[in-house]
Amino acid sequence: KMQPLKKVGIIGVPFEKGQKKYGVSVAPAALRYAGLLEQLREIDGLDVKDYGDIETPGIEEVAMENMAHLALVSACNKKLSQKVSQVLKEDRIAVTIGGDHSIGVGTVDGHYKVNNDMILIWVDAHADINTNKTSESGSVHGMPVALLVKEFSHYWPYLPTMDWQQPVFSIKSLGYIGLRSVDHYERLAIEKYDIPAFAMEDVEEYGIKKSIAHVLKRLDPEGRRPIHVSFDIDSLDALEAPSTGTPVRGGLSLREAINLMEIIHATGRLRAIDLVEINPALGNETDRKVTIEAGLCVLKAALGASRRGTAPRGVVDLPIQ
Ligand code: EXY
Ligand code: MN
Ligand code: MN
Repeated sequence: KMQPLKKVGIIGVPFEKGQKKYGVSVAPAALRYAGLLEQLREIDGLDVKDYGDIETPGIEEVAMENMAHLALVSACNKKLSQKVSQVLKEDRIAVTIGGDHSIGVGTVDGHYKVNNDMILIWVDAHADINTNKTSESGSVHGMPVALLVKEFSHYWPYLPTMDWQQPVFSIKSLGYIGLRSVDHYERLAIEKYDIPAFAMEDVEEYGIKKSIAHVLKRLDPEGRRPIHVSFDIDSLDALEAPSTGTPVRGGLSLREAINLMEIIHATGRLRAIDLVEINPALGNETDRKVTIEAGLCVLKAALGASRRGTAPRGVVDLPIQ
């Protein structure tokens, strides 16, 4: 068993052009304001470095059929990919705070360029594996997985501005947890490529522990490969995380998500985690607070916080009078 890395690098990505609603770009600031860095620094022995935010320059759009804002999505992800690679090369876990889920293209690309044996756990109500031919929304946040995997390259037209990103990641290194809103062609893809996909029915049947155990066993039977978790806050039940653009009822409880992250932490192999789709502009004050707190809980569990508590280091007794 590997010892978990005790160094992390935070990257904020205030980007929302992968979907249509205003507000998801505010999440990095909202999470920082709610105490993201301070709370992570409270985790025993964790060294937290803030790499700031990825700013996307205003650039000219390119027209692409059923794919909104491709040039902006591409520009943001290109910068993000380089930043994730840098953080990993500096021996830190890359913690990326979105932003909408289109930024998964940059995080996974940047991770793959450093660790080409990585596996990807996509925790989401949605499969995000549409192409511009199968998508009903034309929003890129429903397409990142399809853009990343090499087995899908022939389903895409030439994508202007995307030359920096070649789909090289293998669909055989991908697993899903939390699915409950899967489009027809997405389901076909899951079956055709035999992706280990633990939808909510499966979480029901096996529980969260065995669900993640099955995914990890399938992707990496020897337990050696670096892990990338792309965590969409809408994987949580809409009651647990209401402030999100595409909420779906009947999802993971926060307890299940925390446990999932504790299990992944315990492998010692987590190298990158994305937290995406928190939209502080949606819902009321309580919705916002609950959603942000849930996101913080998920990150803390992934990075080693223990619900049992931790005794002070190097101390064997309580202070005496
Ligand atoms: N499958 C739908 C679409 O492609 O438009 C919904 C996608 C929602 C994506 C959210 C963020 O995970
Ligand atoms: Mn998603
Ligand atoms: Mn989703």
